[in-house]
Amino acid sequence: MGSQSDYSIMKECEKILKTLKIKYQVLIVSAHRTPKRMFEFAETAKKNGFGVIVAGAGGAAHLPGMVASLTTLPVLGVPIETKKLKGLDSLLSMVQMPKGVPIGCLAINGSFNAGLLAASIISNSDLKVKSNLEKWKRIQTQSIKRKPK
Ligand code: RP5
Repeated sequence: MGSQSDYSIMKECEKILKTLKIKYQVLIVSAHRTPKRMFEFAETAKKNGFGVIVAGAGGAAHLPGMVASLTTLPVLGVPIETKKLKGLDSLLSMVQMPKGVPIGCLAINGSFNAGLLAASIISNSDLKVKSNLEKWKRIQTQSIKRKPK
């Protein structure tokens, strides 16, 4: 994520990754305040065993796009809600990535779903994660009552 201030939202992603028993790292990597850290992280992520990168950022939210420009790993962007424009700025920054450098863009503050989507991607090559994800989806389905109270 781009800042400590994003963490309260990005914790939701952490939560589902933990539930699905997916190994992860949580890092603050700012595209404009720590560009060298971003470059180093993105360039070595694949070699370091990452399968997916989830990048949360707010405002002129260039972190996921910049990271995607430096790796072939799938990058999922979480637009963080902002005070001035309610996260529309973050959303448009991510979803309007120019042709040639795609990212997957989730909803504003959609970090839980980013974790779930990361799990889906990883489940293609990891049977344990696949079975954990299937179980999680079964439980979710069973929790939906037919009739409202
Ligand atoms: C972005 O600027 C971060 O991703 C964060 O959402 C936003 C504000 O950062 P802080 O000023 O709270 O550090 O780079």
